Amino acid sequence: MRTGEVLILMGPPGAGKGTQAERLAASRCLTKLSTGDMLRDHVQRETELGLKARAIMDRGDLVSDDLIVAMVRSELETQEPVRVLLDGFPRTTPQAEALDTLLAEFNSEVSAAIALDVVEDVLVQRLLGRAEQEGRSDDNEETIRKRMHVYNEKTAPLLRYYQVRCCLSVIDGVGSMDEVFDRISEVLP
Ligand code: B4P
Repeated sequence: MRTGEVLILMGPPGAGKGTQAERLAASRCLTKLSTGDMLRDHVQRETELGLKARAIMDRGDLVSDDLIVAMVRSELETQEPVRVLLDGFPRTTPQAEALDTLLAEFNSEVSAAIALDVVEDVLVQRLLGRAEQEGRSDDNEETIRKRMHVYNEKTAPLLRYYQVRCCLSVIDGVGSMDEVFDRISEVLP
């Protein structure tokens, strides 16, 4: 029988998911699963998946649900019990439904969903700042605006999905990284 903890971190591009995921995973001894990081790793290694994903990511679209769910499944299968922090997954309603099915197979369920809330102008400034420092190929203004649009269309409806399941907390993501971390920690059981 598996037990565990499954936290979901959601928010638009630049909201601070990756930043807070590192800290939360460390503080709660969870394995961090970032679908964005996994995809970038595939792109760098030029795997079959990486070759498919690269152009999609560079134009700010979402990689297909089937590929993403298969990637997450293979990671969850290595977990006993499932103790994970999901960063950037799920991003669509079919991904959220697939996650529920997957976790049920492992006698587990979502423990809490955290959504970081940040206004668009601040998001764009953060991502342009990261572009200067890290040069990520999807951090240019045109692609950033596209990613925001895709977030509003495909991912924002998931807030309602988790709200009706009683496990959503919306957190103000504006402030220092420490302040945001403290706000998240306060709402977690
Ligand atoms: P991700 O890697 O998830 O990229 P992201 O949404 O831009 O968020 P990220 O975690 O990198 O940025 P963060 O907000 O932490 O996805 C990239 C692409 O992969 C997607 O566009 C899609 O194509 C694909 N993909 C990933 N998952 C997928 C899925 N499930 N389904 C389909 N496709 C998928 O931080 C951004 C910047 O803000 C950083 O520079 C950081 O230092 C800064 N920052 C953070 N917190 C701050 C704060 N409090 N104050 C000031 N700056 C802050």
